[in-house]
Amino acid sequence: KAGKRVYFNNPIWPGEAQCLRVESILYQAKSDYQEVLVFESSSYGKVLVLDGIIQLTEKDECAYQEMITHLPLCSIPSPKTVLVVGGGDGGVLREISRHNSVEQIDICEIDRMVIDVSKKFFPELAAGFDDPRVRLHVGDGVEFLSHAPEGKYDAIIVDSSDPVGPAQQLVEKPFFETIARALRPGGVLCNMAESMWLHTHMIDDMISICREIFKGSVRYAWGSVPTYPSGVIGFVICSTEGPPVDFLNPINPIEKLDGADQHKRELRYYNSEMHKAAFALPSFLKREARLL
Ligand code: PUT
Repeated sequence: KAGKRVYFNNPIWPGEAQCLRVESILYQAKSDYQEVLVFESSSYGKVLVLDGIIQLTEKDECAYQEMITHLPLCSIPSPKTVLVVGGGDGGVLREISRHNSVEQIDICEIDRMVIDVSKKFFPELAAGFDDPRVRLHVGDGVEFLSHAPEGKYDAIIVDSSDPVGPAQQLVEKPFFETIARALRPGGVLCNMAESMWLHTHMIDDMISICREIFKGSVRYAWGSVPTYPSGVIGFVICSTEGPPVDFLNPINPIEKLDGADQHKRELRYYNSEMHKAAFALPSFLKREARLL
């Protein structure tokens, strides 16, 4: 009974639980910010869990990392400066490194333990840190952004954990304001934005905040990640006022990038068809999150 209370009381999806068979626990510790767990599952490979919530599995991480990265970077010509907020597992860095136009990749991750654990247990993701264009900052993303030079970045990717506790501020207006300030005119943000099935109100809130702040374009896209709650994950994707960005038709298609297909790891999920399809939304979401 006590167990049931714990499993079904997650504030982000109350009344639901996910279940994967655990073959062995590989790592378990408490960092300054959260409980960190790595286990070997019987069907999804190794799994990273933070505060009881699955962050990635070896089998399906490709869908999340590729979409959150290439949706924005393939929507603008020749991205050069990119900031990742969160993303301490390195998977988003690995994907950014496919883009040869990129000259500088800043990453601000608050929890050093996530980086260390990824380097030890998820080398296919942590390989992203080996790119010489990467500059690692261990610290608070909100603080980092507040000191970022105005208009510095072509793209900002917010790869956070779910907005409970300290990550709550990552879905609030002041955070989006600092992001917009740090982007160049016509720069793009791609922000993890939960499940359309479970978090319609949160998506509606994020979209309406972003519409106030980002005067270019504001869209919602989604993809399939079986081990995330309800099996999907969404992204709020926006551009600042400036050269117009047509998110629906990638101007910088991955298939035409020099470096993308020479990368040592093949793309598993993302391609230009998936990019375009990601913006097709079910009718209930269009209505309830006012995405008509
Ligand atoms: N960055 C991981 C996202 C987790 C969504 N539940």
